[in-house]
Amino acid sequence: MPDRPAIWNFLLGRLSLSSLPLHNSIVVGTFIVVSIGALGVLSLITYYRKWGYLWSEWFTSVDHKKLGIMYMVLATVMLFRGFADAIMMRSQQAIAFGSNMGYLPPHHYDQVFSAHGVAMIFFVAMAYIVGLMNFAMPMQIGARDVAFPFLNNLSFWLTVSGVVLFMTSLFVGDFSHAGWLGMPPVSELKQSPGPGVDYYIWGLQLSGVGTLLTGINFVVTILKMRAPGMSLMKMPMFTWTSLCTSGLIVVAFPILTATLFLLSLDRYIGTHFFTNGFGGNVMMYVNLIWIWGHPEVYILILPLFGVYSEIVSTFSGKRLFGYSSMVYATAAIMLLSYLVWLHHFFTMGSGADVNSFFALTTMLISIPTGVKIFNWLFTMYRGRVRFDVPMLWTMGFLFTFTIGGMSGVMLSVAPADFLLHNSLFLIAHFHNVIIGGVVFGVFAGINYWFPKAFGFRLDAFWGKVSFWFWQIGFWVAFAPLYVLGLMGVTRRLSHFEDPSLQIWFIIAAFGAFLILLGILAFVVQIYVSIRRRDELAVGNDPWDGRTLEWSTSSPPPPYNFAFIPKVHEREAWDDMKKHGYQRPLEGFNDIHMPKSTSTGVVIGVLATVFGFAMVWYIWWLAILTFVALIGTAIWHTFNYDREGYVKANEVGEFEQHIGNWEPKAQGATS
Ligand SMILES: [Cu+2]
Repeated sequence: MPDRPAIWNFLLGRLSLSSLPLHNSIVVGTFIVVSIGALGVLSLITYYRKWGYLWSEWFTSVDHKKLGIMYMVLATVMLFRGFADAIMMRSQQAIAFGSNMGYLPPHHYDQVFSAHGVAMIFFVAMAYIVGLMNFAMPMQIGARDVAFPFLNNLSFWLTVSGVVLFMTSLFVGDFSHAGWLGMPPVSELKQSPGPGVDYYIWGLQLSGVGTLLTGINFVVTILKMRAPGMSLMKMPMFTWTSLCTSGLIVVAFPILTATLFLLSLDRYIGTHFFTNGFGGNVMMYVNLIWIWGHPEVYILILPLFGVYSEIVSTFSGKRLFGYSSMVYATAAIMLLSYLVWLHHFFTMGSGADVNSFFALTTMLISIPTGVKIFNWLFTMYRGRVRFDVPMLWTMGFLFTFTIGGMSGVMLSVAPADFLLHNSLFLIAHFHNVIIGGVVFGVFAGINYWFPKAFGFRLDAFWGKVSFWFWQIGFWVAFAPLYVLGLMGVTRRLSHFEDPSLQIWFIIAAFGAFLILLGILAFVVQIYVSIRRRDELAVGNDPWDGRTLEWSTSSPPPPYNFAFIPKVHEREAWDDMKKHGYQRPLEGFNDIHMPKSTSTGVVIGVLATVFGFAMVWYIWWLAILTFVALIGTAIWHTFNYDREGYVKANEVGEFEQHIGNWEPKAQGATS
């Protein structure tokens, strides 16, 4: 605790002026840039008097579509943060050779790679997949919303609360040095006495609760709210992968919560769960965190496998090949993902028998994944393939991800992994599957569903520019790391002695620069599309889609469907079009839709302050906000007015005035 009168330590805990990293010019510079950016956005909203609109139409909304879009915006903002860290690492490693120590001292470099991993996994990839599932899945199953709309809003604001705590660590105190998984003993109090690991713990605990609630919400929605006639084996593939992902979330995230809770007990009250000595067991943490961690990587990729399935069948103008085998492959991946975690530390020394078991289960996963890849190729075979931007990203995925999968099988060979473990080969591998699989899938999904969300397509030219910079940039950035890894270069080093390695890092840095251009081209794509929105305006079914979300208008009404559709076939919308579906224009009823509520935002704010108070040991504030948080939740339970309705005449009015709604049956020429 700072050396000052006790009253100040009571009021402020361990927070003091010296907690501000004023000595670190990089952080001060970042603070200035971020503040100017934030002030700019806030003043624009104020100037255009949009606060009321944002509050009532977005922040307090329980509409799954709006929440989906807000998750996508949040993830995109955090992509910039995560990628800024990537550029810092690449540029440091490109110059820090021999006597040149670069511009990032080791303790800062450690924070940067820890923050990069946390941002990209928890606040970018997770937010993107929850955003896509939130937006599309309820419409795909013919539902008006998710099972628990308020919980959906609350989950979003708990995720925001984790993001705010994470970002605060940039400017008040510091962040964890212990890697994105908070590995002990580095994450224990002895090695990390500062606030960094506590920011890590509370940021992830709060957003983790949000994710768990989302998983429960989606499992119940998919099992209980499907349109009549939509049996499980008639569900769209994206809905299937959303179900398996949500099931993985429900089973895996409590393990993360419990593991971080035990680590926080070690840090706050001096228990010895994961300490070195005193009966603690560091490897127990490593096992627990990867029992969550490996299912986590499949939580990230499965929804995008679903996106690719939707895109491949739509843009090939054919039914998805091998529907049932796709479903079984998804389920097999979901189950196997729990049986492989030890491949993350074959080097723990657990013996050939245990390693062989986990090596085999890991190799097994490549079989259902292979089934999926062949089914996508067979769907395209003899199809009328259109290479619009969503399909371009999908082709990039098929090429890039498959190679990444192969390097994964190489790593699953335990003896080979003894050489490659924690080398840059591993770094190249998981970026190969996460960028080639998850990131490419997110951009494919954004280009695919954006017209449904906003009523106009995204500009194709800048879409293609963004794709090619990402595709080429990825290989220029990570192929050198495969080479360096095979040469035995270890991950997480901020400086190197051997000058012969430098050229590879310079190439990799150039690759990161190309990816940056891909990200900027995406921003230009959004900007140009908004400017050209009238020109790019579309009807309800711009891609000649096959699933129910394309039967609603673009953008869809808050209630999605005036009448809940009756499903008779897989790819229900394609079937409805084939049977000459006519949109009803009369006979509308009042539709029950839950009302907006501010409770989610309030709990989000209280949770953020609670987390901050726990990080800085401001116990009175932690108790106060915790009690207020629980109180607010109880108050909401008894006071939330669930009886919101969209009146029949409002429905009628909306349905009468839907824009150019022209369903195209398969095979009809446009
Ligand atoms: Cu794994």
